[in-house]
Amino acid sequence: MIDYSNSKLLVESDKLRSGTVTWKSPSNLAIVKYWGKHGIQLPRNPSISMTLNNAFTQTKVSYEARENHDELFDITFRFHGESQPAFAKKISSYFEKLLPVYPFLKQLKWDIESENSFPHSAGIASSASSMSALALCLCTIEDELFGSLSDDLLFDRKASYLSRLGSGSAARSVFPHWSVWGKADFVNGSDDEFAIPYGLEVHDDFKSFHDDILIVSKDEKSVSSTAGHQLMENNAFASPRYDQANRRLQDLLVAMRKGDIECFGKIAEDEALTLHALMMASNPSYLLMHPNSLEIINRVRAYRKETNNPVYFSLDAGPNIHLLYPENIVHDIRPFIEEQLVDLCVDGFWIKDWCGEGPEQL
Ligand code: 2P0
Repeated sequence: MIDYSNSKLLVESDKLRSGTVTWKSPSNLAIVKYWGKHGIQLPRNPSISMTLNNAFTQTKVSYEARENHDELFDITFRFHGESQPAFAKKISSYFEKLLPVYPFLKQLKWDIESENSFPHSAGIASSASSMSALALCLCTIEDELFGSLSDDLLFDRKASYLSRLGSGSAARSVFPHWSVWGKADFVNGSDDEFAIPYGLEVHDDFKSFHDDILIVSKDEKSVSSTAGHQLMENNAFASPRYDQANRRLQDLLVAMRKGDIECFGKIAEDEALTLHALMMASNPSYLLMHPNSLEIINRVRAYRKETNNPVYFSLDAGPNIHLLYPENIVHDIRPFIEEQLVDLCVDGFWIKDWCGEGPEQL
């Protein structure tokens, strides 16, 4: 187990200073899904995700010295320029968790501004991008105050670890292209406590892969992901599911190293439907798919059969469809979306995205 607790990360009062740090961090789409957790945000099975390019959160953290160190955290938070006290409270509980790691959190006054590249309530989960952006800012601030994170590998590992404590899937957003989170015997260096990069291992076709997001509903989810993870604890299929995820990840990684898009696509679709089947088999059961999600799935499968174009679907914990395909068919797939799928999207809204280079400090 990593223990990042460090009571030395306190600033001597005459050395307290102010500063501003900004990071832009992307969302990610899991192909083998993380669904079920235990302990302190530890996954029940390993997962792999594609780091996105266009769906990101940009977070600016300003800090300055504060007089009363013993009181609660001093945090103001604005989202797209608007004060959000409810979010400030969430950040406060996150800071509480991080206090043994970063005792300096109470010595400073925090002003946090955040915005997403995708429209608010576009039905896109933003916890991966927002929590990783915040964790990256904190790691940079640690380095500014103490000079203790100049090694890039250590920086990324700690950023992934701290992101995980905010939201499990956020652990994977720290790395370019592809990232594996969770211990798997067949992945060197994999770990439950932080994600690792997996971009160098995969065939070039997967480094430029597309993921267009078809927005089927903008409604708030009836069951949050955090509640969904918890429901796995009493799910009758939990144990075989975790074994299945391990086997699928092993097969998927072989396919991704070889450049076997068909095998990749089959596993991606099986995982998406398994995730939603697990929700339907939870107690109480629930459904996050929408009739249009199913119609899009049927149209994608019919189109693939007719054209032989390797386009596949995935789903996150929501009704929106992610269309996965290699770069070389982008000029077929975009017209297919416009001609055959856009009528199933809310307000005709869909987002072009693809495999990205990972977070960036601005
Ligand atoms: C994933 N999802 O692997 C899975 C698949 C959504 C579908 O992890 O409670 O926001 O913050 O750890 O990471 C979404 O859940 O949940 C998620 P918490 P998170 O990406």
